[in-house]
Amino acid sequence: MNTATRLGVYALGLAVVFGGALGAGRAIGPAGTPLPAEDHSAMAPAEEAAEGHGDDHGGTTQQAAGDTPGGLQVSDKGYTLNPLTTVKAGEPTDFRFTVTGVDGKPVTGYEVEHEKELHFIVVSRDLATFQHLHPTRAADGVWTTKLTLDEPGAYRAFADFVPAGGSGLTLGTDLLVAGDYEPKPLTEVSRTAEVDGYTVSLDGDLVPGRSSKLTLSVSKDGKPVTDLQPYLEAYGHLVALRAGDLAYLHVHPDGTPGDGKTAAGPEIVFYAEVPSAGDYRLFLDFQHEGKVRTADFTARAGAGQPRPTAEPSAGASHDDDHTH
Ligand SMILES: [Cu+2]
Repeated sequence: MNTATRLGVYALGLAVVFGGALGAGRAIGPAGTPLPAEDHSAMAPAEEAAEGHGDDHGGTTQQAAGDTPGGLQVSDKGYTLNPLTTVKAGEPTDFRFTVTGVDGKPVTGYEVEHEKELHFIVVSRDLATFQHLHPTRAADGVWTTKLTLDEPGAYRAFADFVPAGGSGLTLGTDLLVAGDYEPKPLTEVSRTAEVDGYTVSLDGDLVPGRSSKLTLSVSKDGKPVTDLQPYLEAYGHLVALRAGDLAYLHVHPDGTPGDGKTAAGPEIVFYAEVPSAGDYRLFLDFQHEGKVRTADFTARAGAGQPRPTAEPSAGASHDDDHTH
């Protein structure tokens, strides 16, 4: 179904994360600095598991104390996300925003994570659409990105970044687009996604409170893809969002291109930590033949109650799931 949004997505890529920062970031941290233990800690048990593999994410993006998942707050640790632009349905917009610091002024100092100072993710609140954008920052701290929200409704925007000298944060804010809005039911749980002729399969389970291994395998025309291209310092970037509140999850890629042990497909491995049972939407960005594509899945952690899905009549056919 979608269109423009989708395009946007393809244009970018990212990684995921949970506690905080953005995906690319958090999840995406650049190079391998192991995260401090407290960083991951929202769930202690998870950490151990995560540490074993966590080598590549820069980690800085996570929240320190683990109490609250990232992305749920518009303001955290003295930093606040401030949208400056209203978006109208279907109109390409130069969307502007700032992140202000404790002094109330726009932040102009950022650490680079996965090649970018800030990763900006925009999803519809029904989790049907996803865009991963990389805004540009003016010297005064105002960020700008092209943004098109095709349909009216409620959206959630996440800024995933690491302020200079600080630790990673993911701030979230709602973007409301006027007009008649028809929410889509959550896509059904599935281990396979199709996008642009590629099939991506998901192996592994999300386990509440624990780091769990997720393996995504990319194939095209029935053949495994073994020449994925590095994109933002990884072969894939995964963003995981919890259905219901859009908590932004922490996902660490396992291995980095060029480390001598990470293959360029078909498998891309991540370690994800989810805080609770329930349904999550996973958005995988990967690059092949010069283009970034996004595969999306709905995965259920633990024995959570399924969220209501489509009413029988709702037209929520699977065919259109990959709409972002
Ligand atoms: Cu990004």
